Amino acid sequence: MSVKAVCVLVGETVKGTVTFTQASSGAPVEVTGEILNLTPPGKHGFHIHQFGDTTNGCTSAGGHFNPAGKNHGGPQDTERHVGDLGNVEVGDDGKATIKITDSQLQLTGPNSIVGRAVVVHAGEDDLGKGGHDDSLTTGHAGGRLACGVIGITKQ
Ligand SMILES: [Cu+2]
Ligand SMILES: [Zn+2]
Repeated sequence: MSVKAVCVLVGETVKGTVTFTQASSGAPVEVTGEILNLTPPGKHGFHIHQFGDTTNGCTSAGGHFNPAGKNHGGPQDTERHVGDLGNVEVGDDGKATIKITDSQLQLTGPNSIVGRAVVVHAGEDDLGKGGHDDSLTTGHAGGRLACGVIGITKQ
């Protein structure tokens, strides 16, 4: 049975909506959406973080969702956090259109991302390859511009 979830991203100026759809348990998850008011041009890190908690802004979302205890990586890598979705790319209009298919995300079961947070960052995610102190934990993606909690919605 298919499952659909949605997240509204809220930041000081950045905002957006992200939708997750999974046709059946174990199937790839389709991630679509739009983020507005990002600084163009370029890439901004885009991840699922561990906690669906925004009581202290995006900080309380914690680190990247990483149930297997791996290093940070890119979405195509086997060594990656489940939450590592790479970057969104911003057009000159400050808008990023998201269209990702990911085979590690799950919307059901013990490693479900439902109830966790989506975070979009100020800088580019180096996909673990930048050689910075935090490349293998955060992708050196910088501050958190906007975040929101993932919740189940109707089909
Ligand atoms: Cu992040
Ligand atoms: Zn990561």
